[in-house]
Amino acid sequence: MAHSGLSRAAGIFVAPPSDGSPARSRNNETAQRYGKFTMPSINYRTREINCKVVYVGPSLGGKTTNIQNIHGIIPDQNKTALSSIDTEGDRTLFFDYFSMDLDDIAGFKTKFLIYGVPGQPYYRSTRKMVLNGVDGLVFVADSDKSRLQDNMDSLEDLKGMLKDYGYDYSTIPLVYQYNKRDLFFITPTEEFEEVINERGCRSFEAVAIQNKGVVETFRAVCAEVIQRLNETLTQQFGSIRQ
Ligand SMILES: Nc1nc2c(ncn2[C@@H]2O[C@H](COP(=O)(O)OP(=O)(O)OP(=O)(O)O)[C@@H](O)[C@H]2O)c(=O)[nH]1
Ligand SMILES: [Mg+2]
Repeated sequence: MAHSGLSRAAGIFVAPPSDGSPARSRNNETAQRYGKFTMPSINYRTREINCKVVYVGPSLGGKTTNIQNIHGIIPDQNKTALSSIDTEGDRTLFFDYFSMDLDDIAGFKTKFLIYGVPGQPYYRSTRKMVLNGVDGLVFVADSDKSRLQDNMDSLEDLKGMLKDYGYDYSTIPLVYQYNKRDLFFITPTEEFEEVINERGCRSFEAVAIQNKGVVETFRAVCAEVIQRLNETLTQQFGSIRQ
């Protein structure tokens, strides 16, 4: 199996060993472990896998800036155009979206679909629609000290929407990004770790406008999603030959 590009560069494709038990009981075990877990959409007929990664967080936190920067570094032949619908003041009205081709995984053509939700409280229904079928999340927090409560509100809003879909916030692949570290009055990282990162997930400081911490964050969420995908494929097919 070839897995160059992002997956190989990040060193993230690791097939867990098969335990030899029947697929059905392994599926049940995973369901027990993760609750109702989200799962990349796998089309066995066309042998395609789509993994959906969604950037969430408070308005003006830097979701669109992250997505624009990631889109900018992916070679043209591996991505679709970035679609963003903004107001004049740069705030996302609908959602940001592009898709990116990865190498084949276990003979399946694999794509990552990258979305950024509108952070403003008013657009909750759009946010919720975008979260449907999510496989991995990046929570982009705004380090501006005056926005700590907005970050916390946004996280509560996210938890509520995941719950409405029956997804388990405590196990869904997730990384946090503490953006805008270039500002003068900022929430200390230790405080974010306490009030935002209660799950103890991987977290990254970033200055998205300077492209700092953006790729690291993206790699981390892709790694989480691919690891979950690996577990899912292993349950269904036994061990994956590399
Ligand atoms: N100082 C500073 N400004 C940033 C940083 N990242 C983004 N910004 C600015 O913050 C503003 C909002 O950034 P966006 O990326 O549009 O934020 P968003 O999270 O997509 O906002 P919504 O679409 O409203 O949810 C823009 O003016 C960005 O240039 C950063 O690291 N530091
Ligand atoms: Mg935006």
